Amino acid sequence: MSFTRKSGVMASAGAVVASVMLLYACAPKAKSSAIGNLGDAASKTYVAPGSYDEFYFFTSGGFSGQVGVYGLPSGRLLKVIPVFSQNAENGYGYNTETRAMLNTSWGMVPWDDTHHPSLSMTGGEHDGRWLFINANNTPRFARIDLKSFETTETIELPNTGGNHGAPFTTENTEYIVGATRFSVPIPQKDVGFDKFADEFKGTISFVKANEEGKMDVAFQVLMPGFDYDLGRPGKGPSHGWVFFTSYNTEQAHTKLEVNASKNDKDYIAAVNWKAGEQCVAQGKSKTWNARYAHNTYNMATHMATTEMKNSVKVLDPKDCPGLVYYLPTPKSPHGVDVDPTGEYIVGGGKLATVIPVHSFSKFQKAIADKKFEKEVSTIPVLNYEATMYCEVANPGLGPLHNEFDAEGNAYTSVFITSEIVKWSLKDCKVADRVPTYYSIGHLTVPGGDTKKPYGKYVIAMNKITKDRYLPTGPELTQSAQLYDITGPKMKLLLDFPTIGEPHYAQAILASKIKTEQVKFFKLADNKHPYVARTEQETGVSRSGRTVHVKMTAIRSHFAPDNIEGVQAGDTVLFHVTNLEQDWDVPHGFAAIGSANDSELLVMPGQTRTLTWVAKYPGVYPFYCTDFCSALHQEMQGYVRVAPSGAAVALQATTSKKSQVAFAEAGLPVGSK
Ligand SMILES: [Cu+2]
Repeated sequence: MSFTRKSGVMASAGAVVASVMLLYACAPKAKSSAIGNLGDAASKTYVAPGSYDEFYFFTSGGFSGQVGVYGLPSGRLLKVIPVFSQNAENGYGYNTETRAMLNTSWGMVPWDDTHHPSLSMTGGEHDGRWLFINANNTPRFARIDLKSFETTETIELPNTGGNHGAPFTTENTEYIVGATRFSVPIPQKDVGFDKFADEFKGTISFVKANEEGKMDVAFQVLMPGFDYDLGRPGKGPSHGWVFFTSYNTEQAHTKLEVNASKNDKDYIAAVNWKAGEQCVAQGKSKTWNARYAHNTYNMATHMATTEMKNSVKVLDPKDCPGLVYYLPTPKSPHGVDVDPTGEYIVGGGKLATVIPVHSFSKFQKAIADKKFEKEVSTIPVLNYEATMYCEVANPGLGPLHNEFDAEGNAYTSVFITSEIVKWSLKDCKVADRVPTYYSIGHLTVPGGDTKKPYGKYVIAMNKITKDRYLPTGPELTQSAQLYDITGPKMKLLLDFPTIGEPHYAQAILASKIKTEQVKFFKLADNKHPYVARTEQETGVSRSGRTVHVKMTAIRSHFAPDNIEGVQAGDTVLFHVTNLEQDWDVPHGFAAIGSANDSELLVMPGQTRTLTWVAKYPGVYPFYCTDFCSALHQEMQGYVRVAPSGAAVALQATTSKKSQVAFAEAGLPVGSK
């Protein structure tokens, strides 16, 4: 165990800047320096045509507001899941059915910034039910259903400014937890900057997440006005606690790059949420007015709805002794991670020269022995050495995040020196290091935040690629890099480009979810208000200047496909139900000049609505946009638009072939 009495810290922020410049100038030139044997690397990442990857790998899209789904080890992109952003591929966030998913107390926010995917857990292991992710800018959490790969729920977080440190899932998905990055006046009000230290506060939010459709802010803990960065729940012995890094304990509000880098140590906040639950039950929280949106997507109606909430329970640590403790941690810590045993709490002090590892059992003993140095806003600050297990020496410059394998090793991403450092929790000695290309942020070991990591790989998520790929103008792709960790030395296997910023990612064994997939939605269960479950249920109706068209799509025609009686100035709502009851047969729908939601993509058994404004008299085509069959090009229709006030009867008919079929069956042809 290496334990230096005084934690080393960088001399100054200036030294860090100088180091960055120096290291950039010395960036590795040999692109393949970490690859031992190219043939070996190729065979380890090769997934033969028609074969499946072993892992699903979920990356945040960063500023794209989406989630990327890749296979590992191949790095093949399988899907982009729209979460906090409108998505042109399938109309999410544009069409009537899904727009409400982007509602907030500020109105509809068309896109946001996602950062930390977090898989649901049971017993401290991934259970394959859900993936949660945060919106940073307008603070929210989302739930993605891993049977349909659709976003089914979002909730806004009140009293939060910058929801960066989130979401982190507790051992049995009791809560997903998040902390405000920016301190703000809570509740919001107009305050001068000279009042910063007194009036600005932080919050840590505990959101109930273990029931579909019922996300709710159980309570918030009011924290001192620092910046909060990242967190992890405890597990095993430390289950019931969450740990969050805080920086800017200087409480600077200008030129943070200098003014927030003065203290040699900042803190990890340890919050005992079980104590918090008790205090709330004992009535020690206060109910504050707050306005925030809760959006749910109903799989039966295929529609999203918004519920506005107007209060939240807030717990002040002064009213709940034992709720929060501060662990001093060098220096401006970024990540905090808990090892698989739940005993070690590892800080990532981005300006520190060591990796500080706290011991949970020593932390508990220090509380019992009252080894406190001082209080900050009634929160006890523990003695650093009393909780310290070890400091890992020589970690490189700018250690950020840690993940773990099942063999007692930790893998730390190191930003400035652009490397992954492997070290042992047993002796706190660095065992190996590999360069990353370039500027690694987070890293992932599959299952690396659980009680039972799957191991096998560590994946670097890099901010910069520079010369790694074919150039594409000023904007270059960001990337992930896959390293083999099965041997004593890490070995680079693969680079693969990613959508947006692959800020953080988690991987789950494909076997845990691949057989659970929804293949199509059952038509019989479709409760959309304008569903047409058969062609006989299709038709048109007018309500003032709005025309509703109930339409079906099946290989290879729409019913109806000729619509008349629409007048210039009408708004036509095409409600398209995909009648297919088979896997992998979506249909598309597009009508000329659609201004706000240009196209639909409708899954089998689903209903989606296109809003189309009939601007000018004429006869206008619509067609299927998703190549669905040999006669896909025949899958089209027309809407006839008469001048306003013209005497053309409203009617919708299907193609001639269908009309014959209906007549033979004694069914009405089209309908009114
Ligand atoms: Cu089609």
